[in-house]
Amino acid sequence: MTVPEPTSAHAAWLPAEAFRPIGARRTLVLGDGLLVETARDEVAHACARFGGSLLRRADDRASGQASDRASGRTGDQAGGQADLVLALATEAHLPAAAQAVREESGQDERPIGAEGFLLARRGEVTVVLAGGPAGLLYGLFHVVRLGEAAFGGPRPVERHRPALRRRMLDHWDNIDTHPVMGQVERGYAGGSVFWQDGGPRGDLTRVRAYARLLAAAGVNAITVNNVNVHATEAHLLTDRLGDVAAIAAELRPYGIRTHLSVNFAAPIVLGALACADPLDEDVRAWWAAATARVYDAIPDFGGYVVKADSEGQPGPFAYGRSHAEGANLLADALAPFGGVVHWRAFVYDHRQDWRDRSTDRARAAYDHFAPLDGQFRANAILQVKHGPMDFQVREPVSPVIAAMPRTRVAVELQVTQEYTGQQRHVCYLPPMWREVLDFEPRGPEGPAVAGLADELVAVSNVGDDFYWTGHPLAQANLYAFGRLAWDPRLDPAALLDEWIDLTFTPAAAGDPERLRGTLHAMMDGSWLTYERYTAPLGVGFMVRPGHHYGPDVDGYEYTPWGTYHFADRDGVGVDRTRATGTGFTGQYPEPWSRVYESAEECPDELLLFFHHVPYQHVLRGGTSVIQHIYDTHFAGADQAAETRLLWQKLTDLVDPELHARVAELLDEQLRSAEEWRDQINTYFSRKSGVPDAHGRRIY
Ligand code: GCV
Repeated sequence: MTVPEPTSAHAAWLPAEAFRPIGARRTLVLGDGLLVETARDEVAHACARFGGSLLRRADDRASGQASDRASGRTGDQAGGQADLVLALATEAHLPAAAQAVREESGQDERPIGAEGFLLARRGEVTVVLAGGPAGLLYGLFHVVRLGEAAFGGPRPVERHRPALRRRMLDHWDNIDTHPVMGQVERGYAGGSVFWQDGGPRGDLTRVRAYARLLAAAGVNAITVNNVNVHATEAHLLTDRLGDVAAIAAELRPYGIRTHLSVNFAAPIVLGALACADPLDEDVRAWWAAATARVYDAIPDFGGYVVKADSEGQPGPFAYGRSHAEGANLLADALAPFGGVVHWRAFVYDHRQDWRDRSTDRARAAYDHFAPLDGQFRANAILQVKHGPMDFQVREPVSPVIAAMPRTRVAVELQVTQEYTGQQRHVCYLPPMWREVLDFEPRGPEGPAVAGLADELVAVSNVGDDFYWTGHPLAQANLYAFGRLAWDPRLDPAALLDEWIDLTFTPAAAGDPERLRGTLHAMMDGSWLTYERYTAPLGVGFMVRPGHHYGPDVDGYEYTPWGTYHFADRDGVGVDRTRATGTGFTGQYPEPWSRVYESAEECPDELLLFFHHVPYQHVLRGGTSVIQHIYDTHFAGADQAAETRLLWQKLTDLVDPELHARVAELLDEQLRSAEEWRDQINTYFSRKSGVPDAHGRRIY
């Protein structure tokens, strides 16, 4: 296999330079399997560039000598001890250093796991011992990440294995270009990376390169089409299955399994049946047969993703069936093949009457799903958005996550920046994701979300743009998502360092510390900056309806979408208390049901999510709500201006084209931040009649 390095795409976190430490050394790769071959190809490719050797066999002597010749060196040069050994832990013959690591680790009874690996350095040899072929590939990419540090002094045995078994990206990609949503729904990086001109891309090199990037970040599953399954895309399940198989073939060598979004009404739409009732025998037989054909074409197919009874998609409600019955229909069809169904919990009434104050969209997922806990099959995974609404810049954690102890739960994040600047604004999201993953629904005595979730899923931010993500700095979100899904305890700032070091290989740049320091100054706090100049205190949805970019305070106020802020001349916010509001606070266990219920105890940043308060209400931070709105909007826009200036000082350290792209986007970010600042401040100044304590300009 050739290692994919398309010239039409930026190298992102896998530039050739990142492979120099391996490519300049002797690496022994031991083991069989497709993913081991991929690792071999990667090493050979790096060696061909940097002059090192790929060694293919350990000899029996304790020195770790190896035979065979690598791509980059002559036979003579290839001899001698390997600098790096990548081996399956089950290999019969290991060189001495690897053997020593195996013996030492044998005292630890924890299994390495198929995707896990041990890393150690014995003498002059760095050793990766993997539990399976996937672990070997992940081990290789870990060594790439460490760079020269992997070949420094002694290294005790470290155990690496993913915390979450499935680390998945959903693509909201359509084959056809949708008249309103474009080709990629909520996509901000051009067209689809998979689909083009009504079919799969002719040249799938870019798909392979994408798989390679994702494997290096730890992702192991992808859904290749939009959860809103339109007419053309519905056929991917049947007569267009070959297109899916072609993509799966590109993803497979990097350990990524392919999943498909399917239409719940497929038996009607594709099978000409009279209904899609999950308890109907013909319907069940149809799904069983369709699924068997999928596995004929794609033996390692991952499974289905379903958005049902949501925003116009068909679902089991039409037949008076529950969502457990709906999910189990597909789970049963997939079970014989080891597949899973991801069933989305994003179910709410999108045709609400704005006059109706009793219906609360935030309540909907819990109301629908909590009573069904225990009714889902073992291979049905409930996919829950991290917040109860819809990926706003600030939401509480969804109460559904803690309400389903007998159900497998995947927490869904949005890497694509629908509500966080649409990849025109710098908005580094891992600090938000860490807050979600660290949240303890039952307080410090109970597990955190990271422990409750079986899986992490995110909506991808990738398209066919040269930089993959439109905004080059948005690559960091994609990278960090994979890494956090692998280990939710990783520190966002450390992840940013990883990404910077790989992507910009600062060692090769003039002044790595300045580059790193500046990017941290621009990105570490960028989520909070974005929050400051957009929607305050957890209120959400003050965006332009439809495309969701830019401010429109009342844009959704009188619509059927259930997304209101209820600002009037006296106050703002949604009363979700049990005492006087919608009762949503009651969906949380203690202590949060008590904390959120109280306007005094509720964290400031979520106050308006849970409470309707007067503008003069004093926050825990000491300022009034109205003054906080003014202060944060002025501060946020100032920070956007500062970010722009910081970037201007990096012209000498960054590729000129990348620099120009980011500079242009930062101009737009500042324009937009100022627009947000002025619209929000003006709106609340006019509504409340309260002047800014500092007399700043409000219109
Ligand atoms: C794919 C939000 C987005 C929709 C998206 C939906 C979902 O409502 O605006 O574009 O549809 O979430 O998650 O299904």
